[in-house]
Amino acid sequence: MTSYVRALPLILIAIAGLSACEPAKTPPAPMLVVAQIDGVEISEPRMRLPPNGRDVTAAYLTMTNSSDKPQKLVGANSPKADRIELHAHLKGADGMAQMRQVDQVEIPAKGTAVLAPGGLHLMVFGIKDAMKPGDSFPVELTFEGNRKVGFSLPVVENPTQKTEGDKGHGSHQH
Ligand SMILES: [Cu+2]
Repeated sequence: MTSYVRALPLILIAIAGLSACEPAKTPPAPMLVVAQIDGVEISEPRMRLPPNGRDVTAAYLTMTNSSDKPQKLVGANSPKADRIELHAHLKGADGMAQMRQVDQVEIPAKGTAVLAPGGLHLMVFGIKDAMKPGDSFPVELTFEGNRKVGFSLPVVENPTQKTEGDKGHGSHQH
């Protein structure tokens, strides 16, 4: 009897594994949290491979605030880049997407701020070393109150190479 009881949890796990294979019931993949600071969890970090020969690119991540007060991301830096700016992607009066620097990104209390293609992003300037997909790029975020947290951005392929990405970057002076 004892061995039968011990086997039960394994069977339950197996059943749960099976149901996860049905597309309609697949829960969202759990987000891998790479760093946290004062109730803010950072997940889904990635940096696009700089377009050929360039030393500028965009990086993205998700910040989830489980605290009951808003938090503000106010800056970022890396020992491997000249500087990192916080950028927003906006539609200009002419309907063209344009990027502009912002002072801060607020993460609402019990809320989430998503830095993703077409929206908020980290703009990395003056990348010092050549990179390839799979590399990791060190970054440090600064939150209001000079609170800092460091982690690595995995480098991923750049899908907008020679297309949207370059148009967007054309509005910058470099
Ligand atoms: Cu930008």
